[in-house]
Amino acid sequence: MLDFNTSKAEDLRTFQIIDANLDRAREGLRVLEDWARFGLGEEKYVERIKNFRQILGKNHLEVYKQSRNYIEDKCKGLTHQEQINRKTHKQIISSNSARVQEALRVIEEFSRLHNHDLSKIASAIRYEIYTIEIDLLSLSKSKCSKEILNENDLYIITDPKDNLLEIIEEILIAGVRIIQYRFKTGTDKDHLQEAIQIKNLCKRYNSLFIVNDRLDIALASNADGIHLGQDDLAIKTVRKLLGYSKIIGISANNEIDISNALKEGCDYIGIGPVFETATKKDKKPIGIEKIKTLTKDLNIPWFAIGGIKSNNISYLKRNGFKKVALVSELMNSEDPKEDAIMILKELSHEN
Ligand code: TZP
Ligand code: MG
Repeated sequence: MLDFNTSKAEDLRTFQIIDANLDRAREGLRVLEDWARFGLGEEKYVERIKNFRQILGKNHLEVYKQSRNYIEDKCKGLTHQEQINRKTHKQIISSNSARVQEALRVIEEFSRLHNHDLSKIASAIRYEIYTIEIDLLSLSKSKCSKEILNENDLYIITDPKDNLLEIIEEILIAGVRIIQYRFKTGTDKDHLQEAIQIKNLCKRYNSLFIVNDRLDIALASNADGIHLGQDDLAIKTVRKLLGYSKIIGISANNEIDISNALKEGCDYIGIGPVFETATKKDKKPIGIEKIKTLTKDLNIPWFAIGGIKSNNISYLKRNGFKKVALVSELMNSEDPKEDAIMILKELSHEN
């Protein structure tokens, strides 16, 4: 057992290691805490991380601090290229979680023989940081997807086309940030391959990639979300399998379906058809007055859909509609990029 009044060189080196790693762990925790606080507004995580910082602070004994300069640290100030390359919030969360985990592991090992309580504390916090890291990454992803959903008013749904990838790229170049991959026939193998290609394109343009109906294709292509109809899997089942970082949208066109969707935690709603549409011939339009009533108190994003064309968007806007989803208007366009630019302009006009 090591004595805290020791003057043995080996013991003082051990204290110095613990001192350096307590500082490291506390600094890394502060980075995570500030992201939880200012980046995510997640009070629950702020409290948890702050509590860890305070526990480590209380256990940062004077003897450890006094050994701080026992041996000159020749590696002070060394910066690894990885640190310089850190650009995204994801990288910052991951690298700081790793920093905390590593520092705690060192504390755990070196305090085991002289300060068993600290060793146990370090081990317990280290395990919690593994889950906190995953939660913070997932919350960051979800916040980012939700921001795209909130900030963008044009949602484009695909139809099968030989040159689908080209059309999608044109639309993305125009500035569309939400793409839904929709198909009703064909083989799963082909759909998954196409889904992955579209996902990669969307990623390149920082856009959301949503898969219609099919949870398996959404999972396998690592889509940002799924769009469900009333006859598809229930939102709570899909949520369990997709997790909270992904978007779940639903088609709903009456009070009951909308209220259920909200209770089950969907992220956006598609409401329609507003007008008659050849894309869904069997569906009767519900009209703008009904949609106005249904969406009066809706506090999540909603997209009007069905028969929406460049030439009726200003009419919808005058009636207070802000967000629209389109299939045929861009899928059958001769110049999808130009048309998408025009529609985006129309949607951005103040009324
Ligand atoms: N859901 C309600 S109407 C509709 C869907 C998928 C089709 C809309 O297609 P279009 O071509 O934009 O009218
Ligand atoms: Mg469907």
